Amino acid sequence: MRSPLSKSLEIILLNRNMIAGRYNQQQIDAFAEAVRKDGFCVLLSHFSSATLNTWREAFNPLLSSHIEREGRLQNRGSARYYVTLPFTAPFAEPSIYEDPDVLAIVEQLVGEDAVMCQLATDTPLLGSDYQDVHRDTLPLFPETGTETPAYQLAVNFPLIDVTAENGPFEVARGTHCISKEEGMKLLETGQVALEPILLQLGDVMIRDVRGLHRGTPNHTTVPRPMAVIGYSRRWLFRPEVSIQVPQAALETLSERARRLLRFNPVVESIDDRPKTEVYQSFAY
Ligand SMILES: O=C(O)CCC(=O)C(=O)O
Repeated sequence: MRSPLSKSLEIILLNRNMIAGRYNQQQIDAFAEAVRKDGFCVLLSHFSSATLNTWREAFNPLLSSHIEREGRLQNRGSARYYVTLPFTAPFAEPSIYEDPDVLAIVEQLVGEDAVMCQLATDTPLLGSDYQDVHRDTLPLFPETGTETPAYQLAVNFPLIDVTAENGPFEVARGTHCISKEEGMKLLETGQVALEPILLQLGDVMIRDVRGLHRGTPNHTTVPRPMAVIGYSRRWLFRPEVSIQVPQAALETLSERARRLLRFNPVVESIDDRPKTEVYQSFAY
């Protein structure tokens, strides 16, 4: 059962029956406008479930080894883990990171020269808790108390269906374009509410990372992995995130992929990547 949806999300829902995986310009414009206005949009049934099933199978051992190696660091709160994905099969998948609809929306929001800077997952397990409401980035100009157009986006898609029980991501609509303090006040006074986003396998959320949000507890025994691909303005540098591109993979990339990945480090081998997650401080 999906939670009650706002008008703009209802309009997007109508598209579920229309999509063959591709949108026309007017629809792309509407998605981009929803991100500008609400801070996020959802593309329903967009990515291949078969592809995402291979991601989940390949991800499970990565999660186990992350927990074994550095689970004690609790990098996203209790029983909740941020795990970077290696840029190798099945995760180095152009049908996902070069999806033409996603990129058309991304480029409207963060520029035609946008970069792809992050490929990772957030996974709450049984025992996880409510996170503090937060943003994923600092403001660009904290002295002003005002916000700019978008500069960093997260493209999120779950590797299983997200239900009310397994820890849905919650977001406060429209809080990306005001200061965090103002957004928190709106939440405290009930003028905006946190909305759980119940995505099904294949659904894709594109969000401005400034929208106030939090992770919620997973009450089931099955991990709920949410993949995240970060796209941002070309000039933004977040030392916490990067994609280590193996030299061998570089040679197989499309022109567009090379351009998207152009500021990421190229490594001899994927084993050269940092042994511990670099992105530990996450809530702004
Ligand atoms: O995937 C989630 O439930 C949200 C996680 C989150 O917002 C974070 O760790 O920054």
